[in-house]
Amino acid sequence: MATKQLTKNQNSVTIRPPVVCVLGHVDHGKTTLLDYIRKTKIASHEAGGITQHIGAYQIKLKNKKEVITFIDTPGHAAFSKLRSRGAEVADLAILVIDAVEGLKPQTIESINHIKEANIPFLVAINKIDLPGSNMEMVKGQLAEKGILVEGYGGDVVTVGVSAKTGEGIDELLEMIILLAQMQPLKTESKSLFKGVVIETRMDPKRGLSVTLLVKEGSLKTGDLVISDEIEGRIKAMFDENGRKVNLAGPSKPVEVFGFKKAPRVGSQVVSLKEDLWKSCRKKRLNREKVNGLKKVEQENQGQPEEKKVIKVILKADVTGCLEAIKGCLAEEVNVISEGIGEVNESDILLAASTKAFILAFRVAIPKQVKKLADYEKVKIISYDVIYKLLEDLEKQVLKLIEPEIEEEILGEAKVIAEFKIRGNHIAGCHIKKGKLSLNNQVHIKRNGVLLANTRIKFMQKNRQNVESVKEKDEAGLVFSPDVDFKLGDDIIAYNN
Ligand SMILES: Nc1nc2c(ncn2[C@@H]2O[C@H](COP(=O)(O)OP(=O)(O)OP(=O)(O)O)[C@@H](O)[C@H]2O)c(=O)[nH]1
Ligand SMILES: [Mg+2]
Repeated sequence: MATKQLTKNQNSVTIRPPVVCVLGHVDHGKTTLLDYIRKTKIASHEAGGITQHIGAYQIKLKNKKEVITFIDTPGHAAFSKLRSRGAEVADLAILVIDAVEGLKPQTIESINHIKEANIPFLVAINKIDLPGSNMEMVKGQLAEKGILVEGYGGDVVTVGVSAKTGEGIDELLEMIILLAQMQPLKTESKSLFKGVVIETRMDPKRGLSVTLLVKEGSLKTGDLVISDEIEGRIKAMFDENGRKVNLAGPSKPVEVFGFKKAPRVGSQVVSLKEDLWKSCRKKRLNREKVNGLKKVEQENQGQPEEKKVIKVILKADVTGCLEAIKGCLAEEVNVISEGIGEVNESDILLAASTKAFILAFRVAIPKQVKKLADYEKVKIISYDVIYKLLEDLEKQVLKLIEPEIEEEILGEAKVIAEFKIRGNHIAGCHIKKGKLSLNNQVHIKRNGVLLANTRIKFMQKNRQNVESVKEKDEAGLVFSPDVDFKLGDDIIAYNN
């Protein structure tokens, strides 16, 4: 059977479980789907209701012997790198699409990641329990994007599922197993260990932890490993349920302890014999010494004149978040230091001497560090949810560019309908207050949280093009750039 874990045949070739990456737009139900399969409740405890890191779980199917490793990825626009990394390490993918909302920007981005990774995939059309669900609409939209599903001239498998009721999930699992069987994943059981780093995290109590996915061979406690010139001695390993394990075979995700420094996420890890491992360590230590001296020399030579920038020290819980945040920063934001783990004294001292402020994303600030920050007058801003951090940072950047100008609110509207006419994405709006005019800059907010800033490109009232609309009017607006708005979103026109 193709997905049996470590099934031996005569020439010690084993078949490893498939690694299945779950991709799709934000809130389309990826985590809930995995929760249903794993009988967990991760989605309901996530800050801001969104996933903000990669999750790797291996499950053994009930009543069956098959094992599948699932990689859950976040759907928020900021986490593009995590989605692409998830697809890169996977053997196959599940594209999750909301049966009511249909294809959205990150669905399309996910399709591109799947194409780039060149892996087979199937489509789970989720939320079929909802009244407005429409599988045929989703299939038609996929066909428009060149993804031809069964019944639409192609052979991409689609399964209608509900992560709420469980409908269709057995069929989905069957399909995953079938797809995996079509390309048996062979591995040599005796080959040396090879793995890939999928996440790194700094745990205040347990130290640096590295999540690895075993690609070949197996990893044992005590093994000597190296990744990107950073070595580690595996002191302890834990599975996705926090249980200690001493051996991890192919396709198994494990959290390991024993790396001195965080290896680069996405890099390969291999095991080494002791003498080679020791000489690698010696070389690295020498290199670091030389680099350290060079840095001091450069600093002594003085810095070039500084541009108008916001200096930040970035701390986050996992490397994936750190990367996602950095990827979204405006060029006026200068990250002078970054790291995973809680805010510490040296971060404060660096912030004080460089007049930077500290952005702490999902990490703790110990009491004594907070005191030092107060004493040094260093500002620490903590966040739990990525879009709040990005929104605040954008405000800071706007202030930096135009410090004297405050926003004047011109008008407010609510989205009450959504249309697509001749390629235009139109927001049907009710004007609540003031006036909205063509070319106005607008904020789009959802439940009071900024979703996007854009501009009004076209405006129609009673099917006539108009230049402005006022309180109590109803109008159709087209934004440039387009925004992934929803019914109920607020539109705030402003002047600055
Ligand atoms: N009715 C219904 N609701 C669902 C279903 N699947 C997910 N949801 C709800 O949709 C919301 C988003 O679900 P998540 O599982 O967090 O979505 P996600 O794709 O993991 O979101 P991100 O990780 O942030 O991209 C939650 O409120 C879920 O309860 C479903 O099949 N039916
Ligand atoms: Mg999720």
